[in-house]
Amino acid sequence: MNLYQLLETGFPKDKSACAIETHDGLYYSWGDLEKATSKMANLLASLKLPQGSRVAVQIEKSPEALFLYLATLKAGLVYLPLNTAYQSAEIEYFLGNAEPAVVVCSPKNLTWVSQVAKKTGTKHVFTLGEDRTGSLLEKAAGLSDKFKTVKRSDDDLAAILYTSGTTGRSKGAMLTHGNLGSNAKVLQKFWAWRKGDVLLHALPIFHVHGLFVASHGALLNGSKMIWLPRLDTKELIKHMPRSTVMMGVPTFYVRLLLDPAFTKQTAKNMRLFISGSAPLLTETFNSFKERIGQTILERYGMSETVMLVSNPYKGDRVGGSVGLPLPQTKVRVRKDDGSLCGVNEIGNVEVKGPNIFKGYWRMPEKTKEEFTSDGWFKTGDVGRWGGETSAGKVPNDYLCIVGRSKDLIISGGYNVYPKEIESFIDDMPGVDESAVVGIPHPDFGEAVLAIVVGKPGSQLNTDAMIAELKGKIANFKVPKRIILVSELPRNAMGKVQKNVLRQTYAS
Ligand code: MCA
Ligand code: AMP
Repeated sequence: MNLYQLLETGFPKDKSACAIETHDGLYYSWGDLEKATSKMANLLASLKLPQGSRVAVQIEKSPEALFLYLATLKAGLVYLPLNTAYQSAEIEYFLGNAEPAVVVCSPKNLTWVSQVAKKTGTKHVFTLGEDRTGSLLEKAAGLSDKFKTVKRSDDDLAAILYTSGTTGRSKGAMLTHGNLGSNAKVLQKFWAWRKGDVLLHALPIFHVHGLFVASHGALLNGSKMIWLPRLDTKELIKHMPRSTVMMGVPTFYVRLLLDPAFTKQTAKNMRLFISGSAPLLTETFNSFKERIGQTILERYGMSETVMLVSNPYKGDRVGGSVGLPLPQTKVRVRKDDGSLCGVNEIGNVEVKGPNIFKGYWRMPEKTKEEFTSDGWFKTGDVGRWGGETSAGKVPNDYLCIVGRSKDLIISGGYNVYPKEIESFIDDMPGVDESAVVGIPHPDFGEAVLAIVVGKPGSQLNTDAMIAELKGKIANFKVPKRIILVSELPRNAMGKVQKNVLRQTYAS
């Protein structure tokens, strides 16, 4: 079934009800949402693109950006969202790899995006600004506000989400209508979405968390969203008394707790605070409970799998644990020798279910590598059943994520692959070699740190290096600091000991 048709089953009958309220006081009814989505779907359909064509989108968050996503589903095309922080070299890679038929960018980026699109052979370039400007809306304005949703089966592609790769090159995770639809239905029940819920939405909508988990939840439940362009704790506090559900990365909760204006009274109508995308510190979990009197529900997922495991809505939510496998998802934890781990034994987390992606875009070999011979997806996360965390005893059927076998840093909920950053640093004049590691950071959870060895006689200026990187890669990937050393620690095999670097520079 086309995912749009599934979501639509939840839209309220009263089309004048509010679907989206923006931070600057605009109201979009469900009727507005449907009409705008249909107009955009008509525009996409007028391009007469073959099934499977990609619509790549790098635009600021706005209600219209969400309608464009829904229009892409409705028109049966494949949505490809891109982080707004990506710079032109990164966009060139994504467009070159995905070969989208359509690119939609911010009006301010039109010149360079058009140049990249021309190089990579994309024919149609539209613009969409956060303030309802741009050629997409202009072209769609005169078209019909009715559109018959194109038929798609569960196995057809709905979206491609690029996730960074251990080799430094991003891989496009192919998600089907069935993957996204089944997960949305499971979460609706598991998190007990109900009539009258209002979602406070401050996440970006170019990743699974904000686009699928949060938006699908509200859409499928016919719930209003209070739509904030980005995380701003003052805005969260202002709108929270009229909200019932919020989803955020751990930084959301860390920052809320730093604001003395955030009180029990602010959260008086909230029934659910959800955290994910990165580990929530038990310290944050406990402080939140103490100060606000509510327990954050932590859950675990991936771009390739959508949501996998969650603390329960009713029942114990345990700090430091991500909870129970969701209905329909199977989770196993295995040792390196392939045997299953018992309670409190650490191993590799592997998963199965209708939510697991179809594979990496045009990377059959990579896809094969990431699945076991008996069809389980290797998450690259390391975990254990039960045991104990600093918040207390964990039930035996609850999962704890204790680390990662993949060399990955998660900073403020964004993934950074050290290999990619190292390759940029190694290419700089005067650099002999580098090692990039994640170190604890009070706001972002982990921060990117680069340790660099210069060539003999070179005079490296770390501030200039950081400034140069800012022009080349997304800002969240840029090391917060670069430390110059004369050599990197290595083991007997000559491999750089990143654990030693993490320990040495932790503080
Ligand atoms: C911004 N900066 C960052 C980050 N974000 N640095 C490291 N990590 C970050 N995440 C830097 C900017 O480069 C800038 O640096 C400075 O911080 C301020 O930037 P600003 O844009 O003002 O930051 P912000 O608005 O405060 O954003 C921080 C944030 C944001 C709210 C934590 O990064 C965010 O919304 N993260 C959510 C990511 C997310 O949705 N992840 C879900 C992935 P300078 O001043 O030097 O320029 S989906 C997923 O992981 C799976 C499926 C799952 O389980 O959900
Ligand atoms: P992404 O590639 O952006 O989809 O990020 C997925 C990764 O985020 C997972 O493989 C985990 O390493 C991490 N992750 C997501 N949620 C949690 C969580 N609650 N606790 C720990 N790690 C998490």
